[in-house]
Amino acid sequence: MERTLIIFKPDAMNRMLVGRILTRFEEKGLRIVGLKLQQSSRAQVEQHYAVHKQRPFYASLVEFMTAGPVILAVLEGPGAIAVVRNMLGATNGREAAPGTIRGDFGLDKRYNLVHASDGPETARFEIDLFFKPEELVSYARAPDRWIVSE
Ligand code: 3AN
Repeated sequence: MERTLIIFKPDAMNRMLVGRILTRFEEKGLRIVGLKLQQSSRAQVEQHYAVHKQRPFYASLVEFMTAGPVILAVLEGPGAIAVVRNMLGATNGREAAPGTIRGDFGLDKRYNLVHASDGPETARFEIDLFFKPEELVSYARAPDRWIVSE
């Protein structure tokens, strides 16, 4: 089982798309093991996007990610990190394939609706950055045995 961090960015919040997008993850079979609404601090966002510090879009990215509340989720499932990245599609909504979340709902590279961890180390770092251990819950759902065979 793998866990990945999802952020519904301020554009998804303001466009009232969170429910529809979260539904896609649920329908896929992924399990929600953490979920909360918060106004992120600049410090948290700066840490989260530290790898982009030298990029020209860094300052405006931090502005954008603190422009309003976000919803954070931790999703769990076999191969969850790659599964969710594939569901999101390419960074720029204009290039993202139809059928992906960004391909279906987005037209922009900054306003791309959802963040998802891009590898196991990043996932661990990002989950620790945004969630306390006691905010994550391990549990089983009745249909799980019909979603994953082993
Ligand atoms: P992804 O979200 O697909 O992992 P990254 O990690 O390359 O994309 O970029 C992080 C965030 O920075 C993106 N989600 C997007 O909001 C923003 N971003 C990426 N590239 C650009 C760009 N060229 N101009 C403006 N914002 C960008």
